[in-house]
Amino acid sequence: MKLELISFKLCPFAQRAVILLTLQKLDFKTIYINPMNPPDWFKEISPTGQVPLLKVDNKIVFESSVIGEFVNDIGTIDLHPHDAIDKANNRSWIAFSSMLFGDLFNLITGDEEKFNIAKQDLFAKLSKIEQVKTKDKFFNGENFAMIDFAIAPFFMRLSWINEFSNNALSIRQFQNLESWSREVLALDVVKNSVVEDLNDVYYSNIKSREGHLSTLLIE
Ligand SMILES: N[C@@H](CCC(=O)N[C@@H](CS)C(=O)NCC(=O)O)C(=O)O
Repeated sequence: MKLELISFKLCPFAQRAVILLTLQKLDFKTIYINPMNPPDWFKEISPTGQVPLLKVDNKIVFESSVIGEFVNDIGTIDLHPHDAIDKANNRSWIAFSSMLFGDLFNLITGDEEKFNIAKQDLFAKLSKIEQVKTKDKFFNGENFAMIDFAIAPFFMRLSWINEFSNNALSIRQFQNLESWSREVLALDVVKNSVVEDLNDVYYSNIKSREGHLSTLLIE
């Protein structure tokens, strides 16, 4: 089976796919494009115009959560709980975690008013997660699962923003979430799922958006 991941270096959704493909030790080739200015061949094969898109021989799979399920199906490690309701519950939180990226985008691009609204929206969602997250290492206990990797790109970006801005988005009030973030970000498969110096690219991206967050950056 030939696997080609069509990706964008800054894309958190593509990062999810990289983590899972790597963890399952699947051979895959990465092709980077800029989805804001996509090549014609990509427009022809992508129904949504979005990355990630996984080409599997001559078929395509799109939407990061669906790519995740496919990779889980063909991989050797089952990254979901076995119990049906626990599995469904994990999938629900994976869908919920996808909404965090919209708030992050608004935080990066918005003026002060939009920034404050986005921060409120984000923290409202984080408090919902804090309510269900136990003190366990990962979402389901001692062992990592798909949900831990679905939220990993969010934790990575949040920690970068906090590092760049002297904790403008500190989550200290959410203790279970904060320690979950630490555990997830300590995993090699997560650390190695982005290209080198992506943190610098992310910093420049925040700066060039000229939103309120850019005024909070420390050099
Ligand atoms: N729901 C999609 C979201 C993917 C997404 O938003 N990708 C962005 C890059 S991070 C993109 O391709 N944007 C270009 C566009 O929307 O035209 C998924 O989970 O895969």
